[in-house]
Amino acid sequence: MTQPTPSLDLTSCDREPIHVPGSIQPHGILLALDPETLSIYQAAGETEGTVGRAVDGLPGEYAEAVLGAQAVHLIRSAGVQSTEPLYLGNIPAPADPSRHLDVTAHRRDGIFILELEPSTPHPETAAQTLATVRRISAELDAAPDLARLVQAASREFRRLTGFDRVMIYSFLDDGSGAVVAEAKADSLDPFLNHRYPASDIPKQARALYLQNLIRVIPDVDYRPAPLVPPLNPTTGRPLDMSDCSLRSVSPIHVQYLKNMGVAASMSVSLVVDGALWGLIACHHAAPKLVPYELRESCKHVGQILSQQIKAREDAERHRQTARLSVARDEFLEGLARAGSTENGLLDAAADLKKLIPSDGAAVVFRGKVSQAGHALSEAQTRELADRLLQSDLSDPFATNSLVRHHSPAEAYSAQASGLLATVVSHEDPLVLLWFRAEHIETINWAGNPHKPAEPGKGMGQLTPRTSFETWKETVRHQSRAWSLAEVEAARRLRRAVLDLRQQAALKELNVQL
Ligand code: BLA
Repeated sequence: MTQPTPSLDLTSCDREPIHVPGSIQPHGILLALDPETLSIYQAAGETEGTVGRAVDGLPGEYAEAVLGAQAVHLIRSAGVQSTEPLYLGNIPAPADPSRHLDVTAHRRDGIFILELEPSTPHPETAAQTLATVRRISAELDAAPDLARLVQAASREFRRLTGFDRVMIYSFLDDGSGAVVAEAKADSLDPFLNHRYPASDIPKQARALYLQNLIRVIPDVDYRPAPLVPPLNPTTGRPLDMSDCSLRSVSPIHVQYLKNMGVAASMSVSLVVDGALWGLIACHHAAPKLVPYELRESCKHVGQILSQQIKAREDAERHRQTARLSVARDEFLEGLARAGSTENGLLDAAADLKKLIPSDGAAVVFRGKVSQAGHALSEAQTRELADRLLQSDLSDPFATNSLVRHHSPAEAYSAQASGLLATVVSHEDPLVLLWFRAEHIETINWAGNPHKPAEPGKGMGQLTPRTSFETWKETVRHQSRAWSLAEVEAARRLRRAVLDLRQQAALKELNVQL
């Protein structure tokens, strides 16, 4: 008898409420306090070794009795109001004054959340830290293009943090991601250019990482330390730990890292134009604590890198827009000289092809087809134009895989897997089309992307894949993508041709009058 294959519901990954895990990673301690009286609502972590008190004895106590007057002075004088954690300074650990603790605090839902974690044993001076960050910033600034920028960033970030492997991970439109740069210890196998499915970093995690820019897992073998009591007595709800750096992470992700042979991880968000562009993802083969001070530098470098990525992308877009606009002006001048008549337009296919980088172009005007380059038969082009005239697809219409929208396109996908088109006029049917040839791509997935997880022990539970062996996928019927600037050029051209035709029509009317 064959076993039914359990169907995997990967959307359950997106539903795991990672902001309310009810526990912390035990390299520090967390206290949730009444913001006015500083009495403790909830506590978590190895409080015995840090403050000399068992965790279940802490709720109901006042912060002063537990942490001492110096800590309370820091808290009171900072007047923390924000949801973003603020660094208050460091204090000697009450249970062992030879160790120092970094104290950070933030507010959430009217609760004052205090996190205490081990400080850097030998803190740098501000001047040293600034010098390091300035040097990194100069290195990034000097990179001539995006590829060399991310390469320099991975190298500099590894030098700054000492992780075994530092990757620049970039998200694609479908939520999957690729390692676009990597700096690593020689003994490790490269992950460079590997692709990972969207479910590896589920939606709610990506949303959280847009808000909270850094996260660390110093030891994947940690035992989560539960909050005591589990629910916050004032709200009756679990504590929202979105902004806590000690937040216990998803057990599925912990298993994922173990499957990869990773003992400690850190990731820093790269945010460009308000969207999560990618992550600086770091791995270490042994446990590794990244203290607050170094995390601040990492966050800052992450922000500098994000700005640099934006600058490079904007510059490339501007360069393209400028090139396209010169080409458009030339094209329109030619058209104006030809009188924007039927003949003028039908003669323009070759110039149209030059206007936007493409392998073929066509003008379909009142059912007549003219084309240039590596294009389809007239009948195929006419059919495609009719389809565009009849449909309510967006205009301009741009796709790098036409077969997904128009099945007859399979017959000519070698010449035209990509289409950019604009319907200039429905009334006096005029359609402009650009084609791009098929670009067969081989993707190196890290493990089988169709099986990113396997059924876990419990009902509805999942466990991440165990093999990250390269799984090659050949992608057919796809062209190079049309850039935003190219789509915008098609939109502007439509407008200009429409204006030209209206002017010509007016002129004709004047002559007749
Ligand atoms: C989180 N997944 C993450 C994070 C990364 C990845 C970087 C952020 C946490 C961290 O910094 O470690 C994924 N790590 C990667 C990838 C590479 C890497 C792609 O180094 C590539 C080199 N994960 C799964 C499946 C699920 C899942 C099947 O594989 C869900 C069923 C979930 N991943 C998952 C969850 C988180 C996560 C829930 C959030 C962890 C948290 O912040 O609590």
